[in-house]
Amino acid sequence: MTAQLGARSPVPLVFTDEVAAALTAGDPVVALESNVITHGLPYPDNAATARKVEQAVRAGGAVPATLGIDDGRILVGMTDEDIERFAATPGIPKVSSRDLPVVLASGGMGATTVASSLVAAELAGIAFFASAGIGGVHRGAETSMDISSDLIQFTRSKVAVVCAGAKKILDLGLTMEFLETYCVPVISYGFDDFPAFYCRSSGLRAPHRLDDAALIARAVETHWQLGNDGAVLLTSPTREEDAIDGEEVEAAIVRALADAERDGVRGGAVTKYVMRAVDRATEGKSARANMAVVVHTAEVGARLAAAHAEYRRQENR
Ligand code: PSU
Ligand code: MN
Repeated sequence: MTAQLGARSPVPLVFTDEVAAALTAGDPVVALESNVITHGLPYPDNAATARKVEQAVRAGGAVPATLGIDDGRILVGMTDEDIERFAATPGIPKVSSRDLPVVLASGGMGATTVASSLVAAELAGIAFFASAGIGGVHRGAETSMDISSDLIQFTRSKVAVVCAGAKKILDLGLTMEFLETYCVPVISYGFDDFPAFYCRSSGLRAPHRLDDAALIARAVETHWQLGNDGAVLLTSPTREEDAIDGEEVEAAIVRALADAERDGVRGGAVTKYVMRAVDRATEGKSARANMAVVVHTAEVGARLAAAHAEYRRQENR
């Protein structure tokens, strides 16, 4: 079964039996990134969160497929031992799309970002991916040119991406402009605004709102039927009781960005530096809220993936 699924890709993919069985049966599968495990939280909180996320996907009615790079292969679904290994091994590199060929060719472990997860999900034939927050256009990008590869990958991978928007460490207005220019549909599920990770609203109105999961499934399929080979972004805000105050976060972000500039932090290191600084400034409150968003988006991602699998089933009858 694994060999048959992998045959579609010249890159070695290692499916867990559960993921392979679900894909073969057309059952809903949600792909998950591993960068959040290796770089998002310290051990052992990261292992506990990764397991909670998998449980949330199951509770939402889908099979979780946590992605990772291991010894020249892409893991499509992780065993409990894999999760433990990725969580506990120090120094696993963050692998975005452009790093994938190098890390796969040289062997060793790698943690997938949103961008590289989309590459892997599409190769594996997984239509849905969930991540708490996507990368985007950074504040000051007009001079730094710091724009996450996640956004570019949205124009290249035919995968539905479920998230709670993006963190306010980014310039969310410019991020929305970028998505518009590159023809990436953004649909807010049951909410008016584009969410801002652990803040429910970014203050920006989402371009589209749909309240019905079956309708979202239809919109996703229609995007692809129109000949588009890219992603559809589906957003859902964190629950009211898990959200944190926007102004408190804003103050911490402004300080963290100034510190990053002073310390000469650049490129891929900026996101992690600022996130850690904000966590320290809000005394762990943001770390807890962060965990809640990760679990929430996994659960919503599973529900939307289940509606999509059902929609495809009806269409193919
Ligand atoms: N945003 C978050 N948490 C994260 C990330 C982004 O709120 O963990 C991670 C994701 O893996 C995302 C990556 O794909 O950072 C984007 O990094 P960069 O900006 O370097 O492209
Ligand atoms: Mn960057």
